[in-house]
Amino acid sequence: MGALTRSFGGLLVFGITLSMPAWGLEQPSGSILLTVSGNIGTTNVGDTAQFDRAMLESLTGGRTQTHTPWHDGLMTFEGPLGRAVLQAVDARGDALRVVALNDYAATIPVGDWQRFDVLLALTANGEPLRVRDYGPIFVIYPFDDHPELKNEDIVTRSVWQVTRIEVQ
Ligand SMILES: Nc1nc2c(c(=O)[nH]1)N[C@H]1C(S)=C(S)[C@@H](COP(=O)(O)O)O[C@H]1N2
Ligand SMILES: [Mo]
Repeated sequence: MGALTRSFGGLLVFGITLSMPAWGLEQPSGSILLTVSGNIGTTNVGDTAQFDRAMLESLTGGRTQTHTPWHDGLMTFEGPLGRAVLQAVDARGDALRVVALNDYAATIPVGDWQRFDVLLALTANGEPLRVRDYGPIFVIYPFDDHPELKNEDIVTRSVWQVTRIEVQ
């Protein structure tokens, strides 16, 4: 009986470990930088997933050093990995509609964010990106690490002033 109880306990622990991604998202307490909607399994405000800065900073992040068409010289960007955001919302689609404050939008294949360390950059050279610096969120591809990214399609997917992502 003791052995059975123990193995049952073990299964429970295993079950809890497996269900970790379903624990969900906390409620945002600061102003909302990013709203993710569409084909997602994890939500916190209605049928959307909303992130304040602290929530974005708590996701698995990355650091990319690269040149870009928008900056002079080598830049260092930091922010959550695109794929970490997709994991946090349990994104189920193949494409992302990434929408900017000015209503510019680009369609990005999810595969881009699985294959490459694409950042939702929040800072450049250690400074928070303000709206006037193309912030608060700038989709940054690692152009210097992967020269094949230096093309017009990827530049089109480099959305700045990101405010919304719709998972399609
Ligand atoms: N927020 C936002 N991001 C955007 C765009 C835009 O209009 N708004 N244009 C995209 C396109 S189509 C290209 S080619 C480049 C253009 O950058 P540039 O206008 O600084 O040359 O940014 C991309 N990211
Ligand atoms: Mo463009």
